[in-house]
Amino acid sequence: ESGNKWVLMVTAQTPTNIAVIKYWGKRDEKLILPINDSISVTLDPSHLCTTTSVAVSPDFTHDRMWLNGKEISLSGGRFQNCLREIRSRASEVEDDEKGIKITKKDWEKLHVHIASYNNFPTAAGLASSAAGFACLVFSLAKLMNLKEDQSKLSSIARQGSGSACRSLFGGFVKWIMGKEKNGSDSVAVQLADENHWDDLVIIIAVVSSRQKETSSTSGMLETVETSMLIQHRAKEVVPKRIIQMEEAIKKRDFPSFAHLACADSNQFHAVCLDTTPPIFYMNDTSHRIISCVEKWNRSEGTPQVAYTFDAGPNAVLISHNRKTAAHLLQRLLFYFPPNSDTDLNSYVIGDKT
Ligand code: 2P0
Repeated sequence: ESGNKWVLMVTAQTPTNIAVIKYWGKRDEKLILPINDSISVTLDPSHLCTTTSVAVSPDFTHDRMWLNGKEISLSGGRFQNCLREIRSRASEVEDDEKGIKITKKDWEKLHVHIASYNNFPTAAGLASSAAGFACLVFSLAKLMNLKEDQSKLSSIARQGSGSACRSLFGGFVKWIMGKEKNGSDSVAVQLADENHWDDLVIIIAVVSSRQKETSSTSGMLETVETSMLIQHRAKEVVPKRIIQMEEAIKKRDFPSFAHLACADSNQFHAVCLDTTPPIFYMNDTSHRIISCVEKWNRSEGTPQVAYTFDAGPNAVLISHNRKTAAHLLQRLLFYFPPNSDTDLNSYVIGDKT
């Protein structure tokens, strides 16, 4: 508006991630510290990703954010925590071409504008907070010239949404729960990069695009408060599965990978059912998809496809390779014909064709 004042902008893109060993339950609500480690696979950035542009200018009078073109409030504690953590670590920026110099002290007073877009329907009930907060933290860290490494940034993204910390890396990622009270060691680390196991094809079957009834945040709080099964899961089951899953990923051992991913998804939904009042994220169609995959895997003698379901009814199906992915799509179309009651919208991930 003032004509010759400057604007400095950074744009970044971050894909979402799908947990194969699930995070469910916090030991600290404010810092977002989990009760167990989790492992995820980050999707191909050309699908299900968030693009965020962050800009700074002396003309901006307060921090503002737009999501898919609509202004949203930044007053939430999670946004403020991320912004504060990043601002406090900002360092000097110099752009000789534009004649811009921003000192560490300037960053305390300057305001940012943030514009974020999801390349998938937000209403489809597919994880958007993971990609969203990861992208917000990453782009602001670039703009403010943070010297911190990706793991440190992951612990800032974690304070926006737990699962977001895993989207700072590609490939297979572990979120280490950590021991410290202040959360300094609750960070994400990359287990293997995106080229390590690139035969895998992920298909997301959209069972329902309705918004879920119980948010993950309140669902996991209720589970920790009322379920006895969750303690057994967090202390006894997950630690063993984490070791086995790391081994399966390292060796590209699909049968073990599939067995662990399916068992962990089912146990996550079991602890939801063990919550008072019970939480139902899957529906009849989700259950039919599980039966269909289980039957197929059994008839082949060795697993062809793994399934995993998050806090909603949509199926994430991970097939061993392109050939099994093609078979899987054929089967889905046969059992869930288009325009029927159980019509599925499939998103094929990790396959450019
Ligand atoms: C996961 N989910 O590991 C698990 C599996 C859903 C089921 O992380 O409260 O949105 O922001 O930390 O990260 C979803 O929970 O919850 C989630 P907050 P978040 O992906």
